[in-house]
Amino acid sequence: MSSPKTDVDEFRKILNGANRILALCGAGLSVASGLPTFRGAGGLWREFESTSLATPEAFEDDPGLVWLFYAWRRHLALKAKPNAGHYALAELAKKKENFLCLTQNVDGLSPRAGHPESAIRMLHGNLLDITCYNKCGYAERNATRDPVCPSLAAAAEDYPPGQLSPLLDPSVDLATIKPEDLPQCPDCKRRGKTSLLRPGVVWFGESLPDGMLLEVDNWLYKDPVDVMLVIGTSAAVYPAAGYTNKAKRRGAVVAVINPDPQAKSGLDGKDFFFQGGADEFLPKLFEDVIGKLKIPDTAPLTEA
Ligand code: BJW
Repeated sequence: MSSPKTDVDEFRKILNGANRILALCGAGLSVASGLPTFRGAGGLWREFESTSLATPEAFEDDPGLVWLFYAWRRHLALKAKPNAGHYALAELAKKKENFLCLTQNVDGLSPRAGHPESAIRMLHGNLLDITCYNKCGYAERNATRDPVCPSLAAAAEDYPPGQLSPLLDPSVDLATIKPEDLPQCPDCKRRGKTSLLRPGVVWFGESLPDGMLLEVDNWLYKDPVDVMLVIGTSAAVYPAAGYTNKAKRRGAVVAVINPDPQAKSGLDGKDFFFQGGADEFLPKLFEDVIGKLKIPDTAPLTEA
């Protein structure tokens, strides 16, 4: 198989002429905003692999630990600002009518960069949503309170640069948080039941949001796809990872943007590989369509 192309000008022309564009984004898109990835160097939280905490089994086993992990990520996401990559994608969505962005990210930075809601699907949910663990239907959308509750206050503490927070230091024992000190579902309580609340994200073994997969398939199979952008993802998790080959079978030229050279595996001579950060490459790659990117001073949290 011949190697993917790397010519920015050639890709710009293809993107400019493209009608139907699909993007799959992952944690790497938010690295320049200071948020960690799941795998590789950034994927360790204390002594735990981040992915090992993203399961219903981990929550059943130790809901206090899993809530602390998510409370810490909520705090980081609330403090973070969208970067040039998020803004470039948002501008592309405003210029190209038939662009759909599938993001695996739960940090809400794309909506905060002004990415139109109709042009993005948050496949793995939203870190700021809080739902009932027993699925009674209770949900708080975009709950920005930080900390989520007093027992999770340690996750919302800031330390000066260079000083490791005790929460992140594996040599400092974590205080056990009792389930009764974690957020409880008010609707279940009203019905005389008890249920914990949980982060509104999709854990391993859980289904993606109702109807979303069908909607994405309907978009994919409606007409051929011209360009598939694969941005900052290890493409290790399904069903998200499967969309690249589906788009390729629909005719798409695939462009992968990732600093890891391994991310180009599976690409052929029709495709493109841009080795580097999404914040660096996306404004350049989209310039013929969006012009020179301007980054606003503020990125307000989305309305509840
Ligand atoms: C940069 C950068 C810079 C760094 N710029 N880039 C088919 C086959 C086999 C298994 C399955 C299958 N279908 C379903 C499954 C089971 C499972 C699965 O996929 N398992 C795999 C391990 C194989 N999938 C599921 O369970 C899904 N549910 C489902 O399918 O339901 C039905 C079903 C269930 C069971 C069996 C069969 C069917 C649900 C998946 C939910 C994933 N959830 C998580 C947590 C979300 C909540 C949270 O945020 O905590 O989603 S796991 C985690 O991985 C998170 C991420 O969204 C996801 C993907 O990670 P991502 O974004 O790619 O991050 P990284 O860290 O892996 O990569 C970062 C990349 O950025 C790297 O490449 C860097 O190089 C790069 N980078 N700096 C650009 N500056």
